[in-house]
Amino acid sequence: MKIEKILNILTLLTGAIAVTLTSLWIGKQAYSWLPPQAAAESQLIDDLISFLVTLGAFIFLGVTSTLMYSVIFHRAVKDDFTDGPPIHGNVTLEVVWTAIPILLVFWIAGYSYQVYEQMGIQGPSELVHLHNPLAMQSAHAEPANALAEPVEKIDVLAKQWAWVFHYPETDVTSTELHLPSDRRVRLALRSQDVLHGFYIPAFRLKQDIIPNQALDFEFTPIRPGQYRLTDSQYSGTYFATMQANVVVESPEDYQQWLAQAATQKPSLANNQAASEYAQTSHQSVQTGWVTVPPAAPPLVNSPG
Ligand SMILES: [Cu+2]
Repeated sequence: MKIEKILNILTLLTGAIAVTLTSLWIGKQAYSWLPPQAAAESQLIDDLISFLVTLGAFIFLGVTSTLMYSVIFHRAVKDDFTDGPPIHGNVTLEVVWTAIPILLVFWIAGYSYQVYEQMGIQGPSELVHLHNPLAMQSAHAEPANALAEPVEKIDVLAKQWAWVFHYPETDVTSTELHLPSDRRVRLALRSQDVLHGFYIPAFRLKQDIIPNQALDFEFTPIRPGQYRLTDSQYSGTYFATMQANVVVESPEDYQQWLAQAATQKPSLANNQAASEYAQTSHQSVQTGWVTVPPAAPPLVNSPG
C-alpha cells in the first residue's frame, strides 16, 4: 500500500515535470511564429506572447494528460456503475481551484499592464500621461535607453487612401517611411478625413489615428530591413490599398536618403486607390454604387 502511494506521487511528479518542460519548450517556439523583431517594443510584446503561450500550453497539457492518464490506467471495469469518490463539499479542493485561476488572472493582468506601461514609456508617451499619472516620473526620468540621442521627428498624414510622410527638418515628403535604426522616432500622426490605423506588424505597434487630433507616437526601430505599414482600421472602399513600405536603415544611409530626396523635384506619387478609382469610372458596366473618391495623390520628393 505504501509503495503504491510512493509510486503514485512519483508518477504525478514525472508527469508535472514533463508537462512543465514541454510547455516551456512550446512557449519558446512562439517567438518563431511572429514577424522579425524590428523595433525595441516588439521584444516586450513577444515576451508577453511567449508567456501566454507557455501558460496556455501548461493548462492544456495538464488537463489533457490527466484525462488521458485516467482513461488509460483507471478505466472502470466492465459493468462497474459505482460512483467515484465523493468530492462535493470538499472545501480545500474548492478553495484551491478558485484560488489558482484568480492568481493566474492577476498574474496575466499584472504582466500585461507592466508591458503596456513600458511600451507607453517607450511609445506613445501622451497616452501614459493621460491615463497613468504614476508613470509620469519614470516617463521623464528615462535617460537609460534614450541616450540623449536626437529624436527623429516625422509627420504622418493618413488619408483616403494614402500615407504621406513629411520630414520637417529637410522638408522632404515621401510615400515610403524611412527610419534610422537604433534611434528614437517620434511620429505626429494626423488624419485628413476618417479614422485610420497605423500598424506595422514587424514593430508590433498599432495606433489609431483620429481626425482633428495630432497624436504623438514614439518607438525605436532596431533592425534594418524593409517592412510593411498597413491600415488597421477599415477606412472605406480602397482601404486594402492603404499600405506603405517602411525602410529601416543605418543612420548614415538614412541621412543620405534624406539629402538625396531633398534634391528631387516634387512629383505626383503613385497611388493605387486613385488608379483603381479612375479605372472603375471608365468601365462600361456601371454598378451605380457611389464610392468616396480617393483624396488627390500626394506630391512627394520620393515616390518610393
Ligand atoms: Cu485608412
